[in-house]
Amino acid sequence: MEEKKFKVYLKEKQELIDSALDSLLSREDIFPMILHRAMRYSVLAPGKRIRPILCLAACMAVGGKEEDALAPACALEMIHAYSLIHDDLPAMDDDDLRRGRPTLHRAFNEGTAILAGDALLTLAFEVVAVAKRLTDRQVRQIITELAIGAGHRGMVGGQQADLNAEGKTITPEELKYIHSHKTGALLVASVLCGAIIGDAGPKQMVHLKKYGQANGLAFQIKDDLLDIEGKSAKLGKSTGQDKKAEKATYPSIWGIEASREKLKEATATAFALLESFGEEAEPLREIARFIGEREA
Ligand code: GRG
Repeated sequence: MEEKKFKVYLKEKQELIDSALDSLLSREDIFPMILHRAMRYSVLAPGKRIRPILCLAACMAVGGKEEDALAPACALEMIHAYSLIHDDLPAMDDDDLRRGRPTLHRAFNEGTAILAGDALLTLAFEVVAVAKRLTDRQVRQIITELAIGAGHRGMVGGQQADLNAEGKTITPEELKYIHSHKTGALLVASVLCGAIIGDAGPKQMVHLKKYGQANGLAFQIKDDLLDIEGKSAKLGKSTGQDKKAEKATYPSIWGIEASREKLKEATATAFALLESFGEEAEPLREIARFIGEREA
């Protein structure tokens, strides 16, 4: 797929997801209004929608129907939005800016930010549980993958390890754990959910899981590099945060050049894992390229 065509593809999918999210979220005039306003403020803020798009693209790559994957794709974005809200809280990163806007606890208040995050995490599971286009088996499998990716064996576990590591010297293995759990686990779950919806075969599942892991690694290395080299205006958040918090990152352990090399290797691995897939996996290939080259 040429670059221009992929940009159109991304925009089209972002609009599809935004419109589905809009209809899944409660209206702002429903009591308690502040909670619903807060949920919408965070979820509908301009984000890349990488996780839901990965879910749609993985479903298509194994011959599934995109519309079947739309509700679980939205659930992934809700979980992601909750994680950003809680990550920005004073007890965690204490950030002022997210997606180019004041963070939720700054725009509203801390209590509402905690509750909006909690509500989004639980709504995500409800959205999957009631999805009409899925079989009971698919619902059970998707809920399992979401829980593994988001919970103590996934994102929350990675976030805890990250909190513990602040201001400390950590080993490359510990850094790998943090990255693969904090960021990688939900990206892997995104791909696996799409594969489940498209009824992927066992071999395809294995390849797509590894593709998700390679993508997760590439995503996090790029995130670390952008925190040093990126432009705050483009990123919609402050840069230099990792250094300020004395966080261990790929560049702080390996240096910038070696990190760029590792990023290239991870992208190449993601590509190689899609070799046995046909034309339908083209969006997955482009997403891997995009993750490595993105500026935001
Ligand atoms: C609070 C349980 C809990 C987990 C937080 C998401 C997260 C875990 C931390 C965010 C901190 C951070 C910058 C992690 C690096 C990777 C990451 C998740 C970046 C933000 O995701 P994008 O780039 O954001 O997909 P958009 O706004 O495009 O959706």
